[in-house]
Amino acid sequence: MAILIDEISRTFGEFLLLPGLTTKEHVPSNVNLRVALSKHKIGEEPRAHLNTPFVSASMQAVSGSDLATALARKGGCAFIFCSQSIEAQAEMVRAVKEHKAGFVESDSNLSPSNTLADALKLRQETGHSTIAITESGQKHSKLLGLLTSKDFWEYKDDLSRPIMEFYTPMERLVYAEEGVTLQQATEKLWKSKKECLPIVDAQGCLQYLVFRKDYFDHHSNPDELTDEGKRLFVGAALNTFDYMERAKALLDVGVDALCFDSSDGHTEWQAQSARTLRNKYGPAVVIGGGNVVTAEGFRYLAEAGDVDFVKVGIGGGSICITREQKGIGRGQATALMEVAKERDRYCKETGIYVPICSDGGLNFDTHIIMALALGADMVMMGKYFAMTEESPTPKITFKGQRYKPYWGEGSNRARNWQRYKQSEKPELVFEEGVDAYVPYSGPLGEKVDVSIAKIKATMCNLGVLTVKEMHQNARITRVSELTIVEGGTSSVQQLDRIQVQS
Ligand code: MZP
Repeated sequence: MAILIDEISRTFGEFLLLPGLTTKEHVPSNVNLRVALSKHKIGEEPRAHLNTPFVSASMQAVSGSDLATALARKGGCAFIFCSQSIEAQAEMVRAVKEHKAGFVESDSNLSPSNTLADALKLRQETGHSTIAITESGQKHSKLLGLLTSKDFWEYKDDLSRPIMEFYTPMERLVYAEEGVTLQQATEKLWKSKKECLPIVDAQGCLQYLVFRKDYFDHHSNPDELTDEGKRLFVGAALNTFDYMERAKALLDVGVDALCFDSSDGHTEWQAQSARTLRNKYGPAVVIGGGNVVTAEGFRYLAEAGDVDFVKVGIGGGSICITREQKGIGRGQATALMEVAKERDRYCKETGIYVPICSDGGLNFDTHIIMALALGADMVMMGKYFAMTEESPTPKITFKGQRYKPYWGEGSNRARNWQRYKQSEKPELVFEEGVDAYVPYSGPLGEKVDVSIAKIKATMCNLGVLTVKEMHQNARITRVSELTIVEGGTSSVQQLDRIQVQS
């Protein structure tokens, strides 16, 4: 007979944390969210770490180079998706590694023959009001000038007129040549009282834009995660098919961490693939595995796969229908508690700590906090990041609200058959994910700042200053349905929610 596990599969919303003693030491500025990303001997420094325990899901609608750049600047790490060609994925990694803080590649470019209407459309799509006017309308073509909202009057000018009648040409712009340092560029911006400084190469082709506002932004990112050469830290995903060729291309462009992306990682394919990579590239390369939801799954990947970290979660993702389609998965809190216990047991036996990552279904900041308290070293999120300005999808407006598209890797849209072993053929036989929209939530940096503020404030309530202390000291209680209701507002009217009757 099959084994029946009596324990109910539980999830984050069913638990609350109990406060511990908060001493005068327990203030947010003393909380340190640095966690290990790679396995390590107890007492030794891990080869890789995160300054913020957030990683982004390896998904087409989530982890492109802009998002990876923004997340590394906040101390976390993106895993650039692998459901694309090896060349395209390596190019995204390269873009992050070549990102020069303060030097921005222009994403809004038009040619002089485009119209003001084209400029307005582009501004709406990108949210950026500075448009580079180049000879071909492409970003690295010869720069002719800039068009900003100060160059035309949206409500008065004829929007069918070509941009050539409005833009500010090079003769009236302040610009600098490639090779200029950020310090020099910033000084030039300040002296000329300009908002934007284009950087051109010897042929006059546009390379970067430097913005005055980014100067302040740079100073507000003390947790930025970089490699030894001060380049931004970035990860990339692999499948178990072309992993050797893919890993080589990614390592060649400087990727900092690799991670297998599979809906079920408790497989011989994944363990063998991870081992083969380890044998080829040695202990220095960081390799993540997953996903698992059982103690055996964790131990198998740690031992047979020799992986650096293990992702936990099956079927909890916001766009995931695996549980409905195949009937497999586990409540995320239960999965995490069991795997965290096994990680600690494994650590006691071997002296090696293998970090775990709670992946999927983190719908609120309280879920992130609970995942960390229940034993996760870091969290992987898809929807959370898909909603931000920097995810790779365009914003759309529906009934006055802004949204971004977000689809699962198991949806027909992504067609990522390598992530799901559904048949012997290279195809997706049935969908395990949906194609949806999520509300637009603004810039990633602002969103992460708020989440981090909440995590730190909760940790102070618990009387802990590190994630490790939280694992050891958090006291967690199960709650009844009525307790959950009681946790919302009760018997009060929130004016902004009252429907005005006419
Ligand atoms: P979420 O943060 O949107 O709730 O979940 C993101 C996670 O869902 C990903 O990291 C991945 O593990 C999982 N995922 C991605 N695509 C699918 C799918 O199509 C999926 N079913 O489950």
